[in-house]
Amino acid sequence: MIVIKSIDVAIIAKKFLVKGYNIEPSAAKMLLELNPKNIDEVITEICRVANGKFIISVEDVKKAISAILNNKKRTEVKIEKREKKEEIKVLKDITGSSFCEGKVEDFIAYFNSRFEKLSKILRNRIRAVEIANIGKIRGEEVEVIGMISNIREISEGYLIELEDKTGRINCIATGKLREIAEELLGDEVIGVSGTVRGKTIIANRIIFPDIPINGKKINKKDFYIVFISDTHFGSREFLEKKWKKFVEWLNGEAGNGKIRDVASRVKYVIVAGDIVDGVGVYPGQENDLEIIDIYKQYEKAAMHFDEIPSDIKIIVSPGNHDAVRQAEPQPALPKEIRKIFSNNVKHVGNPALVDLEGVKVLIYHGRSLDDVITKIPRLSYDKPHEAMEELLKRRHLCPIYGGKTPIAPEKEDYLVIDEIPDIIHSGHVHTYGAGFYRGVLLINSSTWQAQTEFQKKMNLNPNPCNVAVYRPGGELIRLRF
Ligand code: D5M
Ligand code: FE
Ligand code: ZN
Repeated sequence: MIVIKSIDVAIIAKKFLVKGYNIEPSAAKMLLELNPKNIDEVITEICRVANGKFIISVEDVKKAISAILNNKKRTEVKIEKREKKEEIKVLKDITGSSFCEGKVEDFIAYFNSRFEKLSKILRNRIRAVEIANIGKIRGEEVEVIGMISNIREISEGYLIELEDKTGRINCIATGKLREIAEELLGDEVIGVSGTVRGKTIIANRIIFPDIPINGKKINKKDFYIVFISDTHFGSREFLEKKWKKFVEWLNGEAGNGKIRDVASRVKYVIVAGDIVDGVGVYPGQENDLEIIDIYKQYEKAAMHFDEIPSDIKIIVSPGNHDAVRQAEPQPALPKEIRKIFSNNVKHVGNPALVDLEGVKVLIYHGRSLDDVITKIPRLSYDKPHEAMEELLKRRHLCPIYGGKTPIAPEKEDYLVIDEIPDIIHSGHVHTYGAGFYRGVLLINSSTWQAQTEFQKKMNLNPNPCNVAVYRPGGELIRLRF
């Protein structure tokens, strides 16, 4: 046991005094009991943490010690991180490849691409015949693949009109299939198997492109990915104090032991759109804006991203409030805005498929979720990941055409989920939800904006300041600030 003499306490007090601080005797005793090897370094840290306070307390000493310990951990992890050369690979992104002009021909090419890509996925599962050839078959089982051009309720169930490149056919869904047909959105590409009766097919199965049941196994990693979205910097409703808590946690200055340790292992932060609140996005927005200049909004965003430790890579994808075209797929933020951000910020489009050391993350802001949730009564804003499941089942990020989500008719349909990702990350709906579907992790990471007057009028109840933290192949943590 260390015997503390008053002379030692006086020496410590003097060391603080020369730095312009007083220390409470109990705090000095605590420091002596701890007897650190690098006492001068610890004293400097205590003064830094005290940040202008004149009298150092026991609390200040504790804070400084834990900051030092944490910093050590961070440096250790940092060294590990630096050793890895390859980091973010962008596998799919419209940025720099948008050529559409919105002409009629563009729409034809766009829908051809959508049909080709989705029917290719379906052909792995069923042996379909072309619709034009169905007339030759009678009373037999057939399988067809088509895009839904029309769907309506009839007395026996639903009448689904399917279309491929060779023609159109009506399919009737009755009995048990009624429940599935009820949730069809229109415009999606599906397979139908059934028996031919005259010019119609009596369906006995409706097949979605979907993903295999045994699905994915996500590679195990020792780093964590943090998922956030809809920061809405520039809005009066931006929750600055909560954001501060979040960055404190990332800097190893908050949370208990385990959560603190998790922070030191975070390597990537992904932001799924609506970085800023923008201007002129909805009626009366002027009253909700703290910053009315769009560039200044992004300056604020960059400043807040700089509060995140610089060894963490930040991946930023835009949303419908950002300064890029509204129609999806959206390219990354323009150059004059990108340059406002630090080098650890990587800008991608919406959607974008990125590979983080072998973990594939599909980032999509999630505007189509409004359409999907409105159309399927079983779904709700409380569980946005369940609506995301419907996108994965249909292998399309925006299955409804002509809803609230504008689509740019690119020659290739970038919204088809052709490669199965490990994770899909969305935002937009301002509520939190996360869960696995056939091995794919679906995350909707809410917002940092409190309810706006406009949202109040629209009866939208956000659940802000939720963060998903995931170690690939390991644990999924929900943090609320
Ligand atoms: O969208 C935040 C949420 O608010 C999202 O669920 C869409 C919803 N929203 C936004 N505008 C409207 C209108 N005009 N009608 C209905 N619902 C709406 P954000 O993209 O952050 O504005
Ligand atoms: Fe938003
Ligand atoms: Zn949005």
